[in-house]
Amino acid sequence: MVVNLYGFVGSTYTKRAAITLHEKQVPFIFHPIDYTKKEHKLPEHTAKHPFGQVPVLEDDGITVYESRAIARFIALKYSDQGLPLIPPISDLAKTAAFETAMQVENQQFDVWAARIVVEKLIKRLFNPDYEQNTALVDEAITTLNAKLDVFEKLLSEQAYLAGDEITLPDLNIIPLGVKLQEALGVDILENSHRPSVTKWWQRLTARPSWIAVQDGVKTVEKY
Ligand SMILES: N[C@@H](CCC(=O)N[C@@H](CS)C(=O)NCC(=O)O)C(=O)O
Repeated sequence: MVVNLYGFVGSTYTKRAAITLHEKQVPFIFHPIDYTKKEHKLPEHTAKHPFGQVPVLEDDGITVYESRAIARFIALKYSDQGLPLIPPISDLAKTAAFETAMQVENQQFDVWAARIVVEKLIKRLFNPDYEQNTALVDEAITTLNAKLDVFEKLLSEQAYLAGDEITLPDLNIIPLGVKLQEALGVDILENSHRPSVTKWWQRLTARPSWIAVQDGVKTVEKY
């Protein structure tokens, strides 16, 4: 059965979905959506994603949108391929650590990193004259640095966000983390004050799954 992924070629959240497909070695057809033509707002796309966004995954009659939901669906459906990425539900301690890490990635990192990326890069993409709100960016940078100090403490005690094994929240963070460094022009995730975060980040960005999508998502016919 063909797996279809719809998204913007360079989009952070489309790359998030594609990373998990690569990790699980699931071949897929990539259907590029052209945001300059607002294809994501056309009825044929909103029939798949009612909020008119990307990415969207179709797999054997099942349609999933929201990048974290897509990544989780892929990890669950293809549980017998590649790395597990989600602990077994029967292991309550690992499940608790995993669910916590999922929220940490979203609420402690993504919220602040996305604020910076949207303000510094995305709004300018749509309006080159946009004047960024520097107070908002400065506040987000200060907050994010404090959050990353906590990441440093966690990652000095374990290799990945949910323990010593890589799981979905580690992978989920990669595309926005890379975009964040591009937006700031500094290595906020590779900083000598946070050596454990730096090592974790370097391990993540060296993964073949990230290397495969970093310059844009492409169809993979087979592995
Ligand atoms: N929470 C959503 C966010 C999706 C999102 O913001 N996608 C962007 C591209 S990276 C988009 O479709 N933007 C167009 C729009 O919102 O109209 C997810 O994780 O999938």
